Amino acid sequence: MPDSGHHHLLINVDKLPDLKLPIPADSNHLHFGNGQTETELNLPEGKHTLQLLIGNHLHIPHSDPIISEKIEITVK
Ligand SMILES: [Cu+2]
Repeated sequence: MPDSGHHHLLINVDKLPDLKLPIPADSNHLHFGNGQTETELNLPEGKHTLQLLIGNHLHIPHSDPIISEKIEITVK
């Protein structure tokens, strides 16, 4: 399906995964394959980074990757 995909939330990922391969699925790479546009995170106190990356139905980023800026948050 062209022009389709779902969000992936990258948590504390310093180096982007290989954008030609499926995005890993682990506690640092969350998949929102049901089209979710919001979530709740439970992160320990301290600084964390968040970044969004769209992947297709195979979890592979598009050839022109759609990726957000990385933001830094502080959990208190
Ligand atoms: Cu995915």
